Amino acid sequence: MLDRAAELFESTGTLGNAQCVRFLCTDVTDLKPYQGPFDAAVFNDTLATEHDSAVAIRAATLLCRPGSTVVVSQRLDDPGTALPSMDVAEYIADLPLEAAAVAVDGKTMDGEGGVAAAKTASGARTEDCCGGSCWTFEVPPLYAMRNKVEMRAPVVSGFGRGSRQMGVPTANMDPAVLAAELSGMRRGVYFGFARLPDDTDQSAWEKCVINVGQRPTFADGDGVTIEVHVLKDFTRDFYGETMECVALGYLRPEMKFAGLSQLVGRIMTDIGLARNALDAECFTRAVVDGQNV
Ligand code: ADP
Ligand code: RBF
Ligand code: MG
Repeated sequence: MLDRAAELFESTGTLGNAQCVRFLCTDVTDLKPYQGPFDAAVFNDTLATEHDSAVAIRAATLLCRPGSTVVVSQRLDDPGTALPSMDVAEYIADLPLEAAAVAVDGKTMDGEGGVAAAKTASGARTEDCCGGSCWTFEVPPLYAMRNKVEMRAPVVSGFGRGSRQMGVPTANMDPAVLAAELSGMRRGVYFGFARLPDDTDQSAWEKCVINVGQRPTFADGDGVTIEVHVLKDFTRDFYGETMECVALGYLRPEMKFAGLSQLVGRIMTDIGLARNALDAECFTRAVVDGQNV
């Protein structure tokens, strides 16, 4: 199939500016981040038989750029074959994927729920002609969430590790105050804007990255923390002060890294992606002149 597809396109140019398509047929868990980002990933009858389906689709998704497509096509009920069970909805639950509008016979289908529906695996699913199923997902453009999440809570003490060991201080927002907001959030890394509304010098909205999770890289309990790293040099601590934060984009699930340097490396990538995305007008509009509109 890849050979046939490649015939439709010019071969890859060497200057990097020719219109071309690069195809790779590979074990996705062997790919390195520098080999991406990709415009599309297709699991053609392979996901259910991967050693770990959840790991495979996560690896593919994290290599796909915002606005790209992730397709899972799978025969599930072929008589005589014993395929392992596959729960696509569970695999994608904490990934930055939405049901995509699907083109069938030249017409754009909205799946079951329509493109405006909430993120669902069933909304992304269509039956194909040979007894299989096909799910078509999209990494949202700019990683934008359908619904922003607004949070307001005092800054509490964390584990004292953020700034000292990692160079990434994180203001921990009191999770007890934010139980309602937390219940609807995936465990993972978000970005948005944050501010200290009561501090006249710091009351402007600043870009931030937010980790909502249980820090699996460390063994310090599994309580959920909401940690906000503001992309600004503060000259002081602000424990006890009220922080306001609006989460606008979702980047990735929380992961267990092999060590501190791997985690910090990925956080630097998160910061770069966030800084870039947050320049978009759709995000800056969300916080105009200190008014959250
Ligand atoms: P803790 O483990 O107590 O959260 P950290 O090492 O993560 O400690 O440091 C977080 C504290 O650093 C915040 O509560 C805040 O008072 C301060 N701080 C200073 N600059 C920043 C920043 N740019 N982003 C977040 N917190 C900051
Ligand atoms: N901790 C993890 O164990 N896994 C992660 O994937 C992870 N991602 C993070 C992303 C960002 C942007 C930030 C600010 C923190 C992240 N953390 C993660 C939390 C980190 O472990 C925590 O800030 C420190 O341990 C200090 O408590
Ligand atoms: Mg912290």
